[in-house]
Amino acid sequence: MEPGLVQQARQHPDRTAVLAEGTCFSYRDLLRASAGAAGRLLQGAADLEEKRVAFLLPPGFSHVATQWGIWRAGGIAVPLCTSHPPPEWEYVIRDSGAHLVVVHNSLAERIRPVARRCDVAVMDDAPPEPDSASVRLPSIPPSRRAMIVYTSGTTSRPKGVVSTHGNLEAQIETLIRAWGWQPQDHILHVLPLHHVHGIVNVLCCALRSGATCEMLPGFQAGEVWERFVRSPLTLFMAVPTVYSMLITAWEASPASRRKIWSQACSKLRLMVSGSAALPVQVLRKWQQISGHRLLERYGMTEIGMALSNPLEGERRAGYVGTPLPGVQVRLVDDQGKPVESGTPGEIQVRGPGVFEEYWRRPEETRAAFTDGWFRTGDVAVVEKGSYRILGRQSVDIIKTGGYKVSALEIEEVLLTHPDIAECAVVGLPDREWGECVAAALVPRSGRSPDPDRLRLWAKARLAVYKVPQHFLQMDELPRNVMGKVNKHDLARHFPAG
Ligand code: MCA
Ligand code: AMP
Repeated sequence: MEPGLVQQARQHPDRTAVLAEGTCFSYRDLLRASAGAAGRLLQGAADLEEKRVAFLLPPGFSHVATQWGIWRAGGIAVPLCTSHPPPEWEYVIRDSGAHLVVVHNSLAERIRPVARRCDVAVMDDAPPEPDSASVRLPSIPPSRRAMIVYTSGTTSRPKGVVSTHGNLEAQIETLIRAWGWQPQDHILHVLPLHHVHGIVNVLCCALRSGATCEMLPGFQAGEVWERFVRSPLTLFMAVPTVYSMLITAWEASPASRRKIWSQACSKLRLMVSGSAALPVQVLRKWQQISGHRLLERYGMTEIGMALSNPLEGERRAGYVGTPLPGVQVRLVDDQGKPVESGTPGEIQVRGPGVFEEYWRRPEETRAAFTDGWFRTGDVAVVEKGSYRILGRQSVDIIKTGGYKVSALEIEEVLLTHPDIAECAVVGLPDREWGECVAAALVPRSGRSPDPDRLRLWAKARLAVYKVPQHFLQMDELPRNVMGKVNKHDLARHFPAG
């Protein structure tokens, strides 16, 4: 048995699977390169048997071939983000227990000291040998664990979300059905490849459909607009911050360019927004500029996508629609009882796309479920049959630029700075980023850390989107009678942005 993506690829070997670095790679190329990658990973063994393989590769054909190679060899794929600083890589490598890191040449020198400390091997992403298509590969059942994606939450360090091949298949299938993916589709990929949005919704859905995935090295607004003009795109998916940045670039360009950019959007059949709340003003402005009413949907790393506005029919501004095919959703009150329509409740989700477990965290896994329902920690209400997201139960979870970050994780790192005695991190509303990370600091006596130097210090330890944008020095943090920092109160101390 082969992963569904691989079986599907055999149906249309000559179609273009990936377009990257100015080159078209067919499904045949992908089958061959991924078999080659699998052969190199197996090194003569019959099956990797869920060994974890971390990979640190920029977006492009080699990234995809390696991901498929890990799956075809029976391993668990653990994507690392190329822009993260080494301590973030080290955490993921150690926590996942990866035995190997596959790395691009350009990043080999940076990962090597980490690999040495973690005692893992490093392998380059060499092109396939001519005979690689003949490598014998193991049979992969749907229950086989496929991927670990790290997600921040209410615990201080990120947890590894384990999805099986069956979970991924279910997450992909529901989106293909709901959004009408076709082999003729052509999507532009600008999202990071260490999260579900970029991995499942864009890359895997495209490849499962026999469509073309055009990959950019990263997001850059002007380049994306030019691709809208030059490439035969039918689909685009991104986070609200990306749409805001595209709007800003459009507004800053001359009228003649704006016209060309706007006209180019008419060839796309669908544009989707998700990962964070889409402000109604962004939805409206984007509709004026592009003629597209964004389809907003709601999901989470642990469950894939759960709720979506319709492909055909009314897409209500400020709403995330209804459950996707095969996904069960309910709202419950504080006692765990389902609520009536019109009453807010926690979103709980059940279905074949829901993840297997948090890696090596049985307690947290158990605590995340009630009677088989996954507890998202998000609060919503159903109005006229459609879900509206109201917010999150925890103030310690911040969504910035579409990334979920944990206030506790950032606090833990800041407290290792020699000048900081106490600190508390909050998310402040931000027009462009949705929320931005802000930190209140109580310095050690006689110290006054400089914000710019503090940011540089933090950037060497944390992903850039976790690094506080604002610092506020305080004599003491506002605490309640129990001594707990009152974060709602704290947010009000920061100057309005
Ligand atoms: C970067 N910068 C920021 C942030 N990130 N400032 C404030 N808040 C932030 N969050 C600053 C950097 O410090 C730097 O400035 C400058 O922006 C450029 O940094 P860079 O990393 O190059 O930014 P970018 O490439 O422009 O990134 C913006 C982005 C990115 C493209 C919107 O954040 C992104 O790709 N977001 C998507 C995340 C995503 O896919 N989430 C899905 C999670 P300086 O140099 O001055 O410091 S999966 C999920 O949520 C579920 C399943 C779902 O529902 O989808
Ligand atoms: P992640 O853990 O990175 O998968 O982020 C999932 C979280 O993103 C969810 O729990 C929500 O809080 C948030 N989210 C995703 N889509 C939306 C949306 N359309 N509107 C509001 N919040 C969203």
